Amino acid sequence: MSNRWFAGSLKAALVFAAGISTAVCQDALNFEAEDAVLSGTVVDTALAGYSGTGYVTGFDEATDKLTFTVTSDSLKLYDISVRYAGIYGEKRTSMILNGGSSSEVYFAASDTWATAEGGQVLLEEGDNTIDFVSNWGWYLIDSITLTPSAPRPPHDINTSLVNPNANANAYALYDYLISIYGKNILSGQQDLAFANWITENIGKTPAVVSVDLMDYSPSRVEFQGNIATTMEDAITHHRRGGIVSVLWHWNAPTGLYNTDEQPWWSGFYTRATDFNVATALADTTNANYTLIIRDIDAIAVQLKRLQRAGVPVLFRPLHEAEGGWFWWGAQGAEPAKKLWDLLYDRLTNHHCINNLIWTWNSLAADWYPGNSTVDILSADVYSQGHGPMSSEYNQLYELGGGKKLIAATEVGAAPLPDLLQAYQADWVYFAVWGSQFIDNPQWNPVDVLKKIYNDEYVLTLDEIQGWAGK
Ligand SMILES: *[C@@H]1O[C@H](CO)[C@@H](O)[C@H](O)[C@H]1NC(C)=O
Ligand SMILES: *[C@@H]1O[C@H](CO)[C@@H](O)[C@H](O)[C@H]1NC(C)=O
Ligand SMILES: *[C@@H]1O[C@H](CO)[C@@H](O)[C@H](O)[C@H]1NC(C)=O
Ligand SMILES: [Ca+2]
Repeated sequence: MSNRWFAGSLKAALVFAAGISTAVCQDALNFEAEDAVLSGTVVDTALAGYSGTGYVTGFDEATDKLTFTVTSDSLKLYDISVRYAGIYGEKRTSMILNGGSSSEVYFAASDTWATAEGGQVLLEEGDNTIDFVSNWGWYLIDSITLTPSAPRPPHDINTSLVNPNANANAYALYDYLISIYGKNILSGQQDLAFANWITENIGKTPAVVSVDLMDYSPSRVEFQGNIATTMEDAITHHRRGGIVSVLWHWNAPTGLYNTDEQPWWSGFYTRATDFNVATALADTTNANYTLIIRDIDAIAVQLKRLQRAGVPVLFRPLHEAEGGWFWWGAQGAEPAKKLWDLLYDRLTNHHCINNLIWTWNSLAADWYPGNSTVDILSADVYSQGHGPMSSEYNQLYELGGGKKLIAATEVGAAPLPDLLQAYQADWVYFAVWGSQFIDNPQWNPVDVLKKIYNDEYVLTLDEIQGWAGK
């Protein structure tokens, strides 16, 4: 329920190498693009400053690509970086390892040669291929560098929740998550109905079910009445021993265009409303600030139902803020952070809601509301191929200084456990999006889901029973 295709990528956004390391590392492997195998792409020399004898350009058709063959002396994890020029503006490329898992590399706009971090690749002993395929296209690639990854130190997660009054249920969940972190991943699914689809089709039930507060947004209730039932779904999953996550496609409080192109029910999208979060928050006496409070208070009613029912909640409001496609992220980082602080303060200190584990969902450091209001860091990643999403994981690891749990709160494709472990991408849980993803064989073939759901590393509902007492 968002610009999923961009959602995946955006995430990529963000943390960037300030420059090229000048250290000469013995183990680093460097490969020139112009020496690689080109398909639909060409070598050029017009932009000065390239290394070797040129660079590769002409990524204009969707299938245009560049294939490196790289050799490793053993099965080994490497950090990969790409020397590129983004002379046509910011772009994305798809990086495909050995014809299998695909990830995205973000190229910031640049007039000249720059370095982009591409996360990590696990090379097999012997020859490996790394393809760079158009994606957005229109960029230049000069070379790539592979450096063996440093092993990750043991996890050292802060054992305190940010809310000093967090209740025993919240701590039971948080303690449990810390206890499995780095040892297992919890399986998860968006929407109870799709979790039940997994039970029927895969024979296992996800440990985590994520539900949406969307239909409790007052500006939707105005149109459709009180039709939402997701709090009941959350309680149902809790009662069968599961873990609950809650997000909120917050329909803008007012200012919905409500046209054929932008109907009222798209009202969480920037494109469907002229509601301006920056001006609304600038002045606490204006009518739109009051409407924001009205909406938070409406959501508080629902969260209190969960609190009363003893359900601890992985709470993920203002998701994908940095993408800008939702109104809460449309005016940049500052208003989004201000709204986060307001939500935290209003729900915690005014409504005394103490069952929440606060889950932030953007990667970029300048969007981060800060350590004192965030318990879990997370990303929504839409890439095909069941990869470990290690680039996003590593960015979040940096963001929290290794002190915060990290979750893959929305994915298009469920990750393969052997890759997660090989890449040390210790996501505490993953949750696959519902419609068009979990039930779509292009994203999640049933045999792959069965393999994932039956893997020892992946915890399912039957395997987590009694977690609150563990
Ligand atoms: C752990 O989190 C608590 C609550 O946010 C905070 O007060 C404390 O400073 C944190 N400790 C460390 C070592 O970061
Ligand atoms: C409140 O938001 C609506 C919708 O964007 C806008 O038309 C109106 O001018 C805003 N009111 C104030 C006081 O800013
Ligand atoms: C959050 O805490 C980590 C670990 O202590 C630290 O490295 C990081 O700089 C902190 N972030 C902010 C924004 O203060
Ligand atoms: Ca070159």
